[in-house]
Amino acid sequence: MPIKLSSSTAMAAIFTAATLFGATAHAAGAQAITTQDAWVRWLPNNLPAGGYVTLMNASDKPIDLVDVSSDDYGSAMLHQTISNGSTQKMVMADKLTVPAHGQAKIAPGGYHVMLEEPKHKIAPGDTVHLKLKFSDGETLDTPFAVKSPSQTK
Ligand SMILES: [Cu+2]
Repeated sequence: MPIKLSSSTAMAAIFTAATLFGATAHAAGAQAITTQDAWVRWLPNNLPAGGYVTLMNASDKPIDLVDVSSDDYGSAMLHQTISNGSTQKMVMADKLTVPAHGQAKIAPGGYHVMLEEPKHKIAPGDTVHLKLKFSDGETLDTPFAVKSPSQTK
């Protein structure tokens, strides 16, 4: 039997859904930051994994990524890889600025989110979630696709 909704009921349902989504996804106003290509480079033997993502800022002000956490890992930290001739080292980064109307890439060779202490068994093909917190008050709970080193370029 088809279910008929009056247009006012449908409108109320849509409004409620939008309100709930707005309350959980961001504090106020339109969402400024969106993500693309979120993935994790998984390594065997409990080695730290690397989280990578492209952040896009639709607003007219720069916004900083200020914190990363995850329910799937005990430790998630933003690191920057610094090349010094033939050697590489990584340092803690306390923020990453996403320029106004621009993007910032957390990508191999630059930044990575160092992921350690998995809270459950995580394997290639899984999806993990990282909470990305921004200076404008937004927090994004972003799904990351877990890939093995052979699946990544
Ligand atoms: Cu690192």
